Amino acid sequence: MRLILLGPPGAGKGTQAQRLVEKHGIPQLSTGDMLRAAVAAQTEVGKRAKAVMDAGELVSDEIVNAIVAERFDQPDAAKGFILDGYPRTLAQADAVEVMLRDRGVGLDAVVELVVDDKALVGRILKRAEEAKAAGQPVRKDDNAEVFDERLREYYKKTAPLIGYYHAKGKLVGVDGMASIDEVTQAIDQVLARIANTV
Ligand code: B4P
Repeated sequence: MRLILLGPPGAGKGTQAQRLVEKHGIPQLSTGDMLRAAVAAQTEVGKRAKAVMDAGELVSDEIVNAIVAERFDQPDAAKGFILDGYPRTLAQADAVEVMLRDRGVGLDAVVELVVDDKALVGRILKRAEEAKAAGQPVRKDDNAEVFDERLREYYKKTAPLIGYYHAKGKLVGVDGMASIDEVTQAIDQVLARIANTV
């Protein structure tokens, strides 16, 4: 299975991707996690990405595409993967097409998690509060000011992907306002429907 999870920041892409990993035994390819790991390890990519991420903007297509292309070729991604937070621009979406075509594989579906903007910031602030209460580090971009910029970037650069994948007949919308378990059930139903039609 090859799946893209699409949605605004805080829509629940990472949350649902982790559940899909457990259920389907395929890896979660989260560009956010990969970039945060590069920042923590202070690699060249990490150094270039840090300020951009802290400001809530998108890291360059060149960097992100290169990270994903490398990850696609690791053995655990051979039988499928869940793309979480990638692609995020039309240029990235075009790059995925090429990467998949070069490897002779296709995309099964793009699941869009549909969530009201007002709920998103609440989720992000809650995550920050919970991390703080647990004595864990709080993400630099999990605050109200940076969140506004993340949402602006989403509408400007990522939302056009909804039309892009709709035109390809790959887009399936799921109500991301429901509880985490209900969203998981809805995604399971989408995947079951797809499995029955191939
Ligand atoms: P990401 O790490 O991808 O983060 P995200 O979009 O904020 O989160 P996500 O939608 O996964 O939300 P989550 O499940 O965690 O990106 C961070 C940054 O990395 C970007 O701003 C950018 O700078 C950079 N980046 C990443 N990919 C890039 C790319 N392709 N190109 C360029 N730059 C890139 O959920 C959030 C919270 O909501 C959690 O606390 C969760 O518990 C809660 N929640 C989830 N589902 C819920 C539900 N149904 N009900 C209630 N709460 C829920």
